[in-house]
Amino acid sequence: MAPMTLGYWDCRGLVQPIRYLLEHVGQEYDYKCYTFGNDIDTMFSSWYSQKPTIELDFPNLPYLIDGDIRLTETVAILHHLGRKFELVAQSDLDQRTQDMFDGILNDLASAGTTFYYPDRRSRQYPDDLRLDEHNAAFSGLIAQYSNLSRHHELMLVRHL
Ligand SMILES: N[C@@H](CCC(=O)N[C@@H](CS)C(=O)NCC(=O)O)C(=O)O
Repeated sequence: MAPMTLGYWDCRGLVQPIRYLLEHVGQEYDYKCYTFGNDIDTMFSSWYSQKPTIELDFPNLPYLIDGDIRLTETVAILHHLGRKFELVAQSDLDQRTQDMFDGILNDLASAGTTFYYPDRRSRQYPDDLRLDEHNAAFSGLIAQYSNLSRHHELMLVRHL
């Protein structure tokens, strides 16, 4: 498999699920890491100095270059890789379930963003309650995913 190029900042952010997927399938990739500068003037310049000339239809981070395919938008990249490595649902039924999980995980990620950022830690985390509802509907859902189980445990402790 020819290596791909994945571009993003020097942090996990939106790129991390893409990295997990590439590691999971054993796909080699060069990580084009845009480092943060030390002051306000240089904070984002490693990327913004290149953004105007980079060959992408909608320049942004993360981006993926896979041969002739040049993509931005996290979800578009994940969908491309999911199809390429046959990680997507095949039947209509599974596709519909997959689409619902897309929405549920997106809600969880959005809630996580506001919760985990240091200046916002005092906020409540209502989506965890929704996770309980999903677990009740899809019996044993949380237990199937060790990371989700751990996350759920931690969130419950924070609510005590
Ligand atoms: N809708 C885009 C949002 C991408 C985005 O907001 N990227 C941030 C980092 S999380 C960034 O710094 N983009 C660089 C830019 O705006 O040029 C996606 O889901 O990938």
